[in-house]
Amino acid sequence: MGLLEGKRGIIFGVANERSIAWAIAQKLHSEGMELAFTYVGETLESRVRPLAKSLGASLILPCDVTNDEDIKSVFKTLEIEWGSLDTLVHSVAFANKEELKGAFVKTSREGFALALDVSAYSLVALTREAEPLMSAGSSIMSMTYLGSSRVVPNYNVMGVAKAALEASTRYLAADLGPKGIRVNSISAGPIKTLAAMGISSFNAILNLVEKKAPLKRNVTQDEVASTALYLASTLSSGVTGEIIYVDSGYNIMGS
Ligand code: NAD
Ligand code: 0WE
Repeated sequence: MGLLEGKRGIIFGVANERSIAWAIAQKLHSEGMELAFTYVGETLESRVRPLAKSLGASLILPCDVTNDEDIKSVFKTLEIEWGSLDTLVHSVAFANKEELKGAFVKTSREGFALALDVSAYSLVALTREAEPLMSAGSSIMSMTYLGSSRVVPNYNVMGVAKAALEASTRYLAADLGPKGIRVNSISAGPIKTLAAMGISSFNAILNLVEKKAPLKRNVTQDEVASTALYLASTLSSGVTGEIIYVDSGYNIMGS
């Protein structure tokens, strides 16, 4: 008997088989959860559809999280098809590439607004639409990174967006807590995914973790997914508003 038998969840943020969201989807499915997936654009649809189908998913829906109509339509479909929802996984982030290099002080107004809209406000918007479908025991989670609270060179406006995402996690947890709905965020160590491609300092960051982290290695998508399973299940029934680090212990070190 799986930990999530009879439960239903929706996953935002699968781009390909390396996505953290895909590792989470496989883990939740392996414990019996029925899943729905979303994608942005036709290119990603052709990647996500076969992955989702391989886990028996029938709900594979378009959703640009900056688009209120897309969001409304996703939750309308969930209401009609399922009527209820137990888990929401937010694994979505975006900033313009030019903002992820050089000085943070050069961040443009438009670049700042886009990064915070896609990467932080979207959690608020998705949570608002999910809440009516959720009941006591339901769980919402997102993905964050240490750059929210420490200066990581080049992470720049994404660090500000993750700070907003983490603060939003706490305010949402306070709002939804009385209904028994929990909201948490997983702070993952660096992992080579599509979102790491073309970041020139990424290999240096991976090497630094190997050298400095207590576990002397980087984390895997599967390790992040195990914490997602904990957050989706009753194992974490007393945990809300938390930022849980899955980073080989890197964040505890002072040098
Ligand atoms: P990924 O590229 O596989 O996933 C990012 C996802 O965001 C993609 O599926 C993309 O389609 C989606 N996305 C971007 N703009 C969107 C929009 N407007 N609407 C809907 N979806 C949109 O990379 P990943 O590393 O798996 O990233 C997933 C999450 O994990 C992100 O929140 C990221 O910040 C976070 N994270 C990543 C790392 C890492 O080192 N890879 C570390 C810590 C946290
Ligand atoms: O959150 C992230 C990645 C977020 C991200 C990545 C990209 C690359 C491609 C957001 N937007 C874009 N836009 C693109 O055009 N991480 C935690 C991974 C990451 O990204 C970094 C890092 C780390 C770690 C960027 C600079 C420095 C460190």
